[in-house]
Amino acid sequence: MTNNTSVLNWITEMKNLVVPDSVVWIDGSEMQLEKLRKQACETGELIKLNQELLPGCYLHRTNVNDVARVEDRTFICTKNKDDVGPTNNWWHSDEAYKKLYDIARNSYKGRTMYIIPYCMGQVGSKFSKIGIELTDSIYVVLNMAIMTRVGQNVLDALGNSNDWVRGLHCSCDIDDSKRYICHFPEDYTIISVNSGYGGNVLLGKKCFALRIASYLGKQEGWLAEHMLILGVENPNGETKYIAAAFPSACGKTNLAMLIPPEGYKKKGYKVWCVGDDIAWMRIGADGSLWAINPENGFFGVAPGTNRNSNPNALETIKKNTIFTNVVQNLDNNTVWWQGLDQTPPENAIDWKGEPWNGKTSNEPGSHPNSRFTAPVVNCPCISKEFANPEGVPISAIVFGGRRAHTTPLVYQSRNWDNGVFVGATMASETTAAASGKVGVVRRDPMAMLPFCGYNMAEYFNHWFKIGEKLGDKAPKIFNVNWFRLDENNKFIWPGFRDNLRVIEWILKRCDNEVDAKETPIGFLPYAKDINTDGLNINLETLESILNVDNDMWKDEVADIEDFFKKFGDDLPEKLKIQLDILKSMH
Ligand code: OXD
Ligand code: MN
Repeated sequence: MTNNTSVLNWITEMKNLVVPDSVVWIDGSEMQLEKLRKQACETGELIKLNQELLPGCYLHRTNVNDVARVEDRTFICTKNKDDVGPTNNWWHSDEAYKKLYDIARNSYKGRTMYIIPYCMGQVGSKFSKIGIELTDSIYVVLNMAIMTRVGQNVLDALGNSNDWVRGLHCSCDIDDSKRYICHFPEDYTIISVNSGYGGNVLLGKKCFALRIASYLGKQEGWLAEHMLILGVENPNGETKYIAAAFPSACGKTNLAMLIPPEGYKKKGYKVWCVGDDIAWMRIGADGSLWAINPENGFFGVAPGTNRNSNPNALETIKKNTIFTNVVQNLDNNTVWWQGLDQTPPENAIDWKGEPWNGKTSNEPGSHPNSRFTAPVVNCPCISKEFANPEGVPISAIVFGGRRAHTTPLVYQSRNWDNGVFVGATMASETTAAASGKVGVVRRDPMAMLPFCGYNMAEYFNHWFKIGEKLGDKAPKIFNVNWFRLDENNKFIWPGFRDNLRVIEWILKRCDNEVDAKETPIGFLPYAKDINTDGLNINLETLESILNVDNDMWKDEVADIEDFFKKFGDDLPEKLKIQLDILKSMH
């Protein structure tokens, strides 16, 4: 399929290492993919779902020890420890290669090596990047064929170039004591062993499009971010785009596919999805910031996805979708998950593959991090600019987290540098997307803590530099928190589609159309300026989540100071200045 010597030499080297029984190049054709689906159904790797109700849909169950990203087993491997900073696990690249090659050696015996040439971004676009993933899992091939552009045209676009990312995935025995997800940014290489869970093995996504790409972005002057991209079209037909970073499982997919509340719909507002997880952003010829979504599919969290939270996602996953670790309803061979509706199936199989009765069981039938993998083209609100190789111009950058208290519904940073501080000090309660305790507050700068491929202190500096280059063309930076709780632990803000009301305020701020009050943390809305027509929320309640509680912020400042200490002398001076300003205001 290619004469590219760098590609052929590396594949030969890897073949000699893992020793497959056979080798299959993935050409991207439907015929080949269909053959693989059939094969996977024969071995039980995939279960074919009801083809009348869910055409082209399949179910997969991962090993019970293998259901989420494993941050404690994720490494950035370089020659120097300082290069990865205090927030990443470091491994000396020589030692890592040795250990990983020992694990990978002969591990494809009796198996097939699938070679997946894939492209992040439009094939042929100057903003795109190419990778080759080797895997022994058909599930990985089929997921990559949804999440990225795969096949012969990618190799054609690569030609003889050596500018591509190597990715080796070995399922091995899915032994969690030998599970490693390793990145070698200096060599453009990723090695993942002993896992079959998406975030660990679909190497184009977190591993390449965030960890390796963030490193490349720093070298080449652009940003690879854990951000959704959406367009809001106003009744005049003008569309403005925002990019928003939230930690995993905080509703990025829901926000990206939002359907406007009735009142907005009537006025003619529309929301268009460009991406739900990753944004690559560059300074365009006009000097402003432009973003593309490098992916071609959605790898979304299933539980909680329903008619109310995300009708567009439900529509998107009606066909050609792979479900992972959800409930299989045996009555009609369809799927179910917690929060889909009020009628769980009684004759079903749970995510562990065991009989499950939704009426009588005390255990959830779907895993909290169960997923759907669906093609972008299925999405009813996909932006017509999704396929534009230049991307879309970004008016606002929004950071957000899951905070029961402290952080108001929305506020605007004073300027770019203050906005970088807001992003750098983002915090959120942990979710099920990564293994570990759920609900603990942790600092997650720009939602990139698990995904930054180099020293985060340098990453902050890189953001400051991008701001300097953008000058007055820089997008405005905001922070949101949909998750404030009342004294009964109920969410105060309705969230979901009503988040558009907050986005409307954000866009008005970008156009200088609305005043705001200055507080120690930035500009907050006057409650009257958030449109609550049709909402069951009074001004007083709204004001209660548009406040800055000085005592809580004192604690917050102390916690930020503590977090910053991690970076020692590497911490950018500009962040220290921002912290001092915040301190002096309390
Ligand atoms: C994801 C994640 O899968 O952030 O998008 O974990
Ligand atoms: Mn994500």
